[in-house]
Amino acid sequence: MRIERITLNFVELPLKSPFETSFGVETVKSCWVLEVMADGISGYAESVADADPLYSEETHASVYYALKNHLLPRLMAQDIQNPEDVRRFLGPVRGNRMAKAVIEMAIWDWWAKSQSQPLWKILGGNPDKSRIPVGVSIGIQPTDAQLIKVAEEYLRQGYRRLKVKIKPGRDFEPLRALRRAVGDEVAIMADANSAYRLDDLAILRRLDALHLMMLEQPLAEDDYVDHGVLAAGLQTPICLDESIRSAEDARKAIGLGSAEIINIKVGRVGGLAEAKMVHNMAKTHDVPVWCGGMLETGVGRAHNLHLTTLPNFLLPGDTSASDRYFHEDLIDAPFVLNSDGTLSVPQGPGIGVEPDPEKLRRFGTYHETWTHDELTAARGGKPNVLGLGF
Ligand code: OSB
Ligand code: MG
Repeated sequence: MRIERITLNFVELPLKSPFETSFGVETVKSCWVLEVMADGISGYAESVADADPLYSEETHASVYYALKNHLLPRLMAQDIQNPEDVRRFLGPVRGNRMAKAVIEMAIWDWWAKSQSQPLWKILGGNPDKSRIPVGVSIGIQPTDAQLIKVAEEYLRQGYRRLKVKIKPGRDFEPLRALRRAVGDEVAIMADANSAYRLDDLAILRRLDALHLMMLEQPLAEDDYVDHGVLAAGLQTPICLDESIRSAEDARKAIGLGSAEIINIKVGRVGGLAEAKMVHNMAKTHDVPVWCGGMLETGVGRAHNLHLTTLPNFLLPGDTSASDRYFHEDLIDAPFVLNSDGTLSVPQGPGIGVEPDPEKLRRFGTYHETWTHDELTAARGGKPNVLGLGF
């Protein structure tokens, strides 16, 4: 396959309610939705980078820059025989994983469509996993009463596990109030988005009394060593999110006892091929994984569901239904929660959903199309940023 044309759509979808984490509050989901065109087929994916470099160092601007000046020119020179190869073609470029992932994922969708197969089959997923058990990620709430109200509504809707965002000062008390309100049977976990230090061991130890499924990313993003020390001092299993950027990271973190569970996000690890490798690495070491989320529109959500059909996705993930995030999702058929707390994996070709062109226009605030020739020229010439010529 030779890429003929790429369209970038910048979309801004209002969130139903603000989402607060230890690093900030989001009220709008903004992202690049990328369309790759060749041989009359379009493949789609979305980038999980944000406007600000808070969850990761990547941003909308860095994704645009890396795609246009470094990643796409490299891919344009290739006749891609298999989406697995994209990882290798982009390998020499350091970092920029979210930018790499969005183009790679669009190519996987394109590829599966060209074979008239659903993406999960091409990825090697388990045919029996057509309904994926899912949980919901709850942002930091202003009061314990509000947290309980929101959580009870999600349980009523059928979600199977609750993930609660925490930060210093909003950790043990809200979680204890929630545990008391919903009882011992409900699966509860906490995500700190690296808001703690090893010095906080005493605070984090209190969480052991609440029987949480796991504690996600309590310590720094670049830390493997202290997470291992913490894991040895806590009963609650430690799950890593931000720290795991590759299968190699997973191997090292598991070896140090720092990752008892892994949250896999395709954007964070640089694509579906690397996500599969993280999955396989964890499986080899009997470490369960689950699929994380970045408040994606239906496009990214579909990719996540296909990935989750791999066998070692053993725990409910953050891939909630469209109406948990948006009044209107970007895709033609929004994801709905089945009564058994699952989402169904789309069975059409590729990711099995399409962005609705009318919604792409209505929620889109910027569009740009690059042809093969334009992108090939970008590499030979010097990338031109703000006319500065570097
Ligand atoms: O840490 O998992 C996280 C959202 C944005 C950035 C980071 C995270 C999250 C979530 C939301 O927890 C998961 C979802 O519902 O998509
Ligand atoms: Mg997380």
